[in-house]
Amino acid sequence: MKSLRIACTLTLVLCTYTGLSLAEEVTPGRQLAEDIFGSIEDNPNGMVDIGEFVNFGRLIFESMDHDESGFIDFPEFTEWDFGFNFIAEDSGQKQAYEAAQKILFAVWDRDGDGKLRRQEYHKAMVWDFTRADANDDAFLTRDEFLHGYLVNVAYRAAITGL
Ligand SMILES: [Ca+2]
Ligand SMILES: [Ca+2]
Ligand SMILES: [Ca+2]
Repeated sequence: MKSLRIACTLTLVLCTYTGLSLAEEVTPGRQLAEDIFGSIEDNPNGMVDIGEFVNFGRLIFESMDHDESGFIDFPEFTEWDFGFNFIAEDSGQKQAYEAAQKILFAVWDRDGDGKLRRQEYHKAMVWDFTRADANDDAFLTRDEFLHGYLVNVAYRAAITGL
């Protein structure tokens, strides 16, 4: 997991610098979300289907479940990070980011036992996909992912302080 985090951080730093000169509206948070979208696609056609999305979720679940207990507890949840954490710290929004993490965890932990079980996580991925698929065509475009996927929306709102 460390390697992904480092890769993300590096990408982020590079993008932050190139981003400044190219287009001011590409914030680090948005760039990160775009990189994540790129990593979900198995066949890069600009669209993500539910299969790709759920596979992506499964991989994340496995890497989040650090002690291989079959569920994710809150410390494991906060420990794992795409790179949003780094941006949040950088922009002085760490508290807002942590609050967003708590809310996401609570939303996904449907039975409220403090553990995200595989089924809960799977349901959350399916629900998040459906919610993000604004035009109901069973595919997520980059735009739908950036603007409709709960994780992006919640974390980016926290980071930018909206
Ligand atoms: Ca665990
Ligand atoms: Ca639970
Ligand atoms: Ca769609």
